[in-house]
Amino acid sequence: MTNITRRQFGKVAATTTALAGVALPEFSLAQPKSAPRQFPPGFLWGCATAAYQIEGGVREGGRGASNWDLFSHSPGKIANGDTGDVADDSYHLYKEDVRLLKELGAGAYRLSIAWPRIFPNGTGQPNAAGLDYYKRVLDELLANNIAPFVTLFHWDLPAALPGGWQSRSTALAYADYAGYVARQLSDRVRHFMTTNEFSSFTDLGYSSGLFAPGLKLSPAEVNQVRHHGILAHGLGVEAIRANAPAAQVGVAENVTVCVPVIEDSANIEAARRATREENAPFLTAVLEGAYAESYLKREGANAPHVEPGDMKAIGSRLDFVGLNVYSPVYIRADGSVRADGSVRADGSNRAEDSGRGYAIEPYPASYPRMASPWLYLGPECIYWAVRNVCDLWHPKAVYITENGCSADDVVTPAGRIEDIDRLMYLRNHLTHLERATAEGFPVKGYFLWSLMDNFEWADGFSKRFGIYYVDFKTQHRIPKLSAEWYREVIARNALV
Ligand code: GBH
Repeated sequence: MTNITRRQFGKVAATTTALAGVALPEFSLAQPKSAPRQFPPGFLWGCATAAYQIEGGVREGGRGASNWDLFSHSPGKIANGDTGDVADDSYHLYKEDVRLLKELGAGAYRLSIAWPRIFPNGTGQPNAAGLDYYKRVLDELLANNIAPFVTLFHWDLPAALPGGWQSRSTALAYADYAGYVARQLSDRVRHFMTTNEFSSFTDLGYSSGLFAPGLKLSPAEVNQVRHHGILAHGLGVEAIRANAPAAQVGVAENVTVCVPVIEDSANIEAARRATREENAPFLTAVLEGAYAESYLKREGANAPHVEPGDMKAIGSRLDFVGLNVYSPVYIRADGSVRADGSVRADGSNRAEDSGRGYAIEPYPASYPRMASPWLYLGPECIYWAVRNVCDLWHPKAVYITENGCSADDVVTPAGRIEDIDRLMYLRNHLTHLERATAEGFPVKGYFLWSLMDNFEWADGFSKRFGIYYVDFKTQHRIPKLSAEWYREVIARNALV
């Protein structure tokens, strides 16, 4: 018997079970094998980290205090009272960390520079010892053929800057810092990202208060903080270009990823619209050089105060857009939702009040998540992040600047970390990223968050995101199963 179908197999199996003692028939279930799912030639594989999360050495090399030093030392702000004082001690162990990247075969490393190491007071005199530290790290990377992608601000703000992001002058100080670093390091660095995740250092720091500096301001004040964040980005792009003309300049943004709940044209269109609306204070403004009318209308008197020239700077052309992707927001087409988010009782869709045309599906209680409660699992989000951003704004290049997950890793008696949940998360996301590359979207590379376990902000060391396990007592790094898997992906430039 040959070429039996699955359905026939079911019947045959049932029959054979019934006829105990009768030998199983021979059959073939040959399925056509698809070609290995390859990524495009030259696709860049890397890992990401951030200064405050890995460096430690907070009082070394003339570093000034940051907002996160103050916040993490405030009682009750961080799980278990953890701080970044030592973290992964990468300040001293950076050569070992570069070796981990080398072991993986990584072609790139996304790291961030701590502003308070370069300008301990935020402005004024630069600190040569701080810059020298990064020159040593960059030289070690370059000696190992690993391309550095440098984030200039990943949330560690010099504590000396009065008012933090509430003050417009912080955006101006940032531009001076960014221009200075670009001039000093552009012989070693080709790719700069101005900032990491606008909403994380604005909304979480100044609205929910979960991140430094832990404030809960009014909506008007929060919108102004957000404006200063994207203004810093825009002025930073201009300053980097003025000081390092050959640099590739981008941003790393945790775009709200809108996934059409059903992949048909009405829902796809709704998800695209939702992408523009849900990212209105941040990526939409940056890539359009203007605030969306609907956002300004929705915020009314709470809308940010904008000075002449701000939006032009904010809309500075970018060489690439970096997307940090973790979770989906499911969107369905819905004409009954008005532009201000309220729902028309009769469910009708009337043209006269230009409904925003979509609704956000809430997560049911049983929706699967990874080890962090906010980390809802929906691997197709990585495809839709790329597609929505490309369809709306047509960037020249896109990088996935972060993707990864927390897991409750344990070290087995044999000393291994069998993180099959993380592996499942990563493999499924890459499956959907491969779809984006196959469809021709200009995705140039992928940075896995994170190279190693590190200081996970308000969660301290209680949440592990690394593909290398870190024993925070001994600073030993141990490759997890996911590191073995990632090495194979990189070696083959394909899914495994
Ligand atoms: C990224 O943020 C960061 O860039 C990186 O530094 C971080 O380590 C990594 O992801 C993993 O978290 O407490 O419910 O308000 C990802 C986006 C935004 C996710 C803030 C967690 C807090 C959720 N993050 N969010 S909540």
